[in-house]
Amino acid sequence: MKPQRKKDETGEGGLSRRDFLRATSALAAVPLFTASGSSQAAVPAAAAIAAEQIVPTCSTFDCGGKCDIRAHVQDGVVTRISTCPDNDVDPAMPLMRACVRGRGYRQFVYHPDRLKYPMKRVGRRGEGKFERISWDEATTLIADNLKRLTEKYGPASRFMHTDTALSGGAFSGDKMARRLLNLTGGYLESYHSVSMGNTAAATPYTYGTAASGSSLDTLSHTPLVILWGHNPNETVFGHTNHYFQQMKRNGTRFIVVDPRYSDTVASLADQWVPLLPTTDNALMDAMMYVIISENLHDSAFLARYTLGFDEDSMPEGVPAGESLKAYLFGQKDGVAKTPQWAERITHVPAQTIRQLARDYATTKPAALIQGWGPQRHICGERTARGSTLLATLTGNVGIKGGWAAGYGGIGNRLFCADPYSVPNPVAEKISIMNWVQACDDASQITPENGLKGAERLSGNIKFIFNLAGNYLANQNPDINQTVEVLEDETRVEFIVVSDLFLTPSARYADLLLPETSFMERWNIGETWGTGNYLLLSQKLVEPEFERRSDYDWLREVARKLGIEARFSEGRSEKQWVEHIWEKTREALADHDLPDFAGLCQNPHVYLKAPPYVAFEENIRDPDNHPFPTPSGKIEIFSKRLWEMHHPEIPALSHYVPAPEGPEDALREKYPLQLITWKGKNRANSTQYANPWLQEVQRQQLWINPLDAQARGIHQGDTVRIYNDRGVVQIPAEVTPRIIPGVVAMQAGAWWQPDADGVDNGGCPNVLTSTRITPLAKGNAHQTLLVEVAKHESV
Ligand SMILES: Nc1nc2c(c(=O)[nH]1)N[C@H]1C(S)=C(S)[C@@H](COP(=O)(O)OP(=O)(O)OC[C@H]3O[C@@H](n4cnc5c(=O)[nH]c(N)nc54)[C@H](O)[C@@H]3O)O[C@H]1N2
Ligand SMILES: Nc1nc2c(c(=O)[nH]1)N[C@H]1C(S)=C(S)[C@@H](COP(=O)(O)OP(=O)(O)OC[C@H]3O[C@@H](n4cnc5c(=O)[nH]c(N)nc54)[C@H](O)[C@@H]3O)O[C@H]1N2
Ligand SMILES: [Mo]
Repeated sequence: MKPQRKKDETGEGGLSRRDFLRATSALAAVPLFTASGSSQAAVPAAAAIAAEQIVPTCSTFDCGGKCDIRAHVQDGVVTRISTCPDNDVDPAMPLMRACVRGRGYRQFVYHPDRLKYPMKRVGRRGEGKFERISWDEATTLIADNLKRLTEKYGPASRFMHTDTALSGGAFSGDKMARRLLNLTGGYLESYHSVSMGNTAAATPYTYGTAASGSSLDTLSHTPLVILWGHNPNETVFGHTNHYFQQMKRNGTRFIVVDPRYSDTVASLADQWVPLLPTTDNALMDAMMYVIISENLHDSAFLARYTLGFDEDSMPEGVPAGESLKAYLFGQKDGVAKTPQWAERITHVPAQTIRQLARDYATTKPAALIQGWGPQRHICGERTARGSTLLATLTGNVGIKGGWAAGYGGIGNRLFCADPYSVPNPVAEKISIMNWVQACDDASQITPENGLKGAERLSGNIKFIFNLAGNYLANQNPDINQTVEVLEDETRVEFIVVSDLFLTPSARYADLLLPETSFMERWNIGETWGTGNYLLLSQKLVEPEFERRSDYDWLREVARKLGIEARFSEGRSEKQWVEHIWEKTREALADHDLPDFAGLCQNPHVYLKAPPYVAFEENIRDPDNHPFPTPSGKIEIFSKRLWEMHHPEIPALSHYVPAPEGPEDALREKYPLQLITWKGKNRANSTQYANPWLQEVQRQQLWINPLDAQARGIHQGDTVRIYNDRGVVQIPAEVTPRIIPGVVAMQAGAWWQPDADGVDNGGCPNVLTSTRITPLAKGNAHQTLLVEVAKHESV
C-alpha cells in the first residue's frame, strides 16, 4: 500500500487533490501503432503472421520512476521491449526512457523458474518442499483457516505483510486483500514506511508537516545542488534524471555527500564528499558552526520565520543554553562543533567542511536534497531534521530554487482515487519493526516500543498474507532471528504467499500462489518521489499455466466466506481499474482526463501541475499562513521533542554517536561499518533472478584497498562478512569507491544459506539489526558493524 502510506506520511492524506491543482492537464497522445512495413518486409510469409503491435505500458514496481516502456506484442507473446522513440518525444514533458530494469522485463516475465501452479507445503516450514494442488483446494484452505483462526484468536491475529512490489500501481491484490480482511472483522495493521518513515516522522517537528518536497522543475536555475545520501541515477525518484542532466548541462554544480562513490557521483558530481555512515549530523553541525561564525546565515529569515536559533528566540519554559547557537559554540558541554571536531568523527577533512559550508551558504539559491539512505539508520530521524536546519539557516525554505528538506513527496502530487478501501475495525497498530515479536510473543509489545491504539495486544499474529513481498525473510532485518520464529509452526499457524518466484520468503509459505505479472493484468501506474503523471499499465498477454491474479483468487475466497458480492461489487479486475479511473476523473475534474476507452487509446496521461515550491505561501505571507507547528514558525528547537526527555531525540537535531556506529566499542570486534544501496539492476529483491540483470551487476562486497590490504584480500577473492548475527560469503570488489572503514553491498540479493547457515547469496539482512529508531519506532537497516576476512582464513 505504498502510495497510501506515502500520502499519509507526507501529510497529504487529508488534503483534497483538487486543492492543489491550479492548472489544466495536458494529454500527450501516444498512438498505439503497428510496426512499419519495412520491418515486416524482412519476414517471408508476412501476410500469415499477425502484425506486431507496439503497446505503450509501464510496470507497477516500487522504483521511483514509471518509465515509458513499449512492449512489442505478436501472436500473444511479448517479443521485445523498447522505449519511447526519438520521434515520439513530447518536448513539453520530462523524458522517462526505460532503464535497464525495464528493458529486461521479458526475462522476468518469461523466466522458466516462474511459479506455475498453486502449491501447499509438504515438508517442515521453511524447508522449501511443496506439492501442486488445485485452486479450489487452495482457496478452501485460505477460507477455512481465516474462519478457524479468526474464531479462535480474533481478527487482530491476522496480519498483512509489507509488500511493496505492486505499490506503483493504483490497483493490487494486497489492497483487495485488506478489503477482504476488513469486510470480515479487520486485521492487525502496521505503520512506518521502511523506505522513508524516519524522515516522515522527524520532518514535522521542524515544519509541522512532512510534505516538504518541491517539484524538480523549480530547480532549473539553481546554481548549486547538494545531493546528500541521494543516488537518483540508480533510484530514479520520478523525473530526477531528466531534470538533473538538464541542469548539469546548464551549469548547475552538483556535490554528493555519500560514503560511496555512487553512480550519481560518477555521472553528476563536481565534488564527492565521502563520510563515515551515521556521522552526517556531525558534518551538518560543523557546517552550521562555520556558517554562523562566518556570519553567512540569513539573519532576516531567521528572525522572521524561526524559533530556537539563539537564546533570544527560544520558546518559553526552556532553560538557558539550549538554542542552536549555544549548542554549536559549546556553551553547555564546552565542545565547539568546529570543522576539526567533525573531522575526527566524520573523516571529512576540516577544510572540505569549511568550503562546503561556505559554498552552501553563499550560493543563492542552493538546494540540499537528502535521499532516504541516510535516514534508514538508527540516527535517521536526526539526520533528516539536520538537513531542515541547514536549509533554514541559509534561507532556502519556501523559495524557488531552494529546497526545504529530504524528499517528503511533492505537495501537489496527483494520485488515483481509492474507491476500494473500507475501514479496519481493528484499532491497534504495530510498527513494522514489531511484527516478528508479534508472531513470537505479543505481550512484549507496548506503546513504548511501537504499539498504537492499545496498551496491549490481545494475542500473537496467527495468520499472514504476504502478497508481492519478500519481507517475510529476505528484506527484514536479522533474517536468522526472523526465520527461527517463522519455523515454529505453533506460533504463526498459516502463511499465504503469492509471488512470481520461489523467493527466500516464499519458502516459509504454507500455501504458495503463482500470481500473474504486470504484463498479464490491467493497472494504472502512479509515480512517487517527484514524478507527477499516470500511465495505463495494459494487459499485454494472457497468463500461462495456472497463474491467476491475487484479486481473482481472493474473489473465490470471498465467495467461500459468503461475502463475494460485497467484496467484488460485481467487478472483474479490469472493471475495478476502469472504476478507479472514473473516480480519478471525477476527483481530478480540472484535468479533463479522457474516459477509460480514451485512456486505452492514449495510455500516457501526463498531469501537468504548475511548478510547486514547498512552503512558498508560509514564507510569502507568514501572517496568514503560519507553519503548521505549535508556534506557527519553523522550529529549529522543538519543544515537543524537548519534552520527550530522550537523549537520542534531542530538541535540536545534533550529532549523537550511533550504536554500531564508528564510535561504538563493538568496533574492536567488528571494525567495519556495512551499508547497502539500491542498485540499478533490480527494485529491492524484485527481478533478482533475471539473468540479464545479473549480468549488469554482480553481488559483491565493496571494500577499500586499505581495508582489503590489511586483511590480505585481493580483487575477486571470496570473503566472509560476519558479526554476531550471521555470516555472508561473496566475492570482494576492492575499490576506492568506498571510504576506508566502511564496506558496502547492494540490497535485495536473495538469501541462500548453506547447511551451516552461511549465506552465499549476499543478502545483507543476515547481518542487519532489528534496533528500533527512537522517535519513529522505525527501521535502521543501514546501521551495523561487521568484520571481513578472506574465506580461507576463517
Ligand atoms: N534501481 C532501483 N531503484 C530504486 C530501488 C531499487 O531497489 N533499485 N528501491 C526503491 C525504494 S523501495 C526506495 S525506498 C528508494 C530508496 O532510495 P534511497 O534510500 O535514497 O536509496 P539508497 O540506495 O538506499 O540510499 C541512497 C544513498 O545513501 C547512501 N548512504 C548510506 N548510508 C549513508 C549515510 O550514513 N550517510 C550518507 N550521507 N549517505 C549514506 C548510500 O551509499 C546510497 O548511495 O529507491 C527506490 N528506487
Ligand atoms: N538491508 C536492507 N534491507 C532493506 C532495505 C535496505 O536498504 N537495506 N530497504 C528496505 C526497503 S526501503 C524496502 S521498500 C523493502 C522492500 O522489500 P519488499 O517489499 O519485500 O520488496 P521486494 O524485495 O521487491 O519483494 C517483492 C516481491 O514481490 C514479487 N513480485 C513482483 N511482482 C509481483 C506481482 O505482480 N505479484 C506478486 N504476487 N508478486 C510480485 C517479487 O518477485 C518479490 O519477491 O526492503 C527493505 N529492506
Ligand atoms: Mo523502499
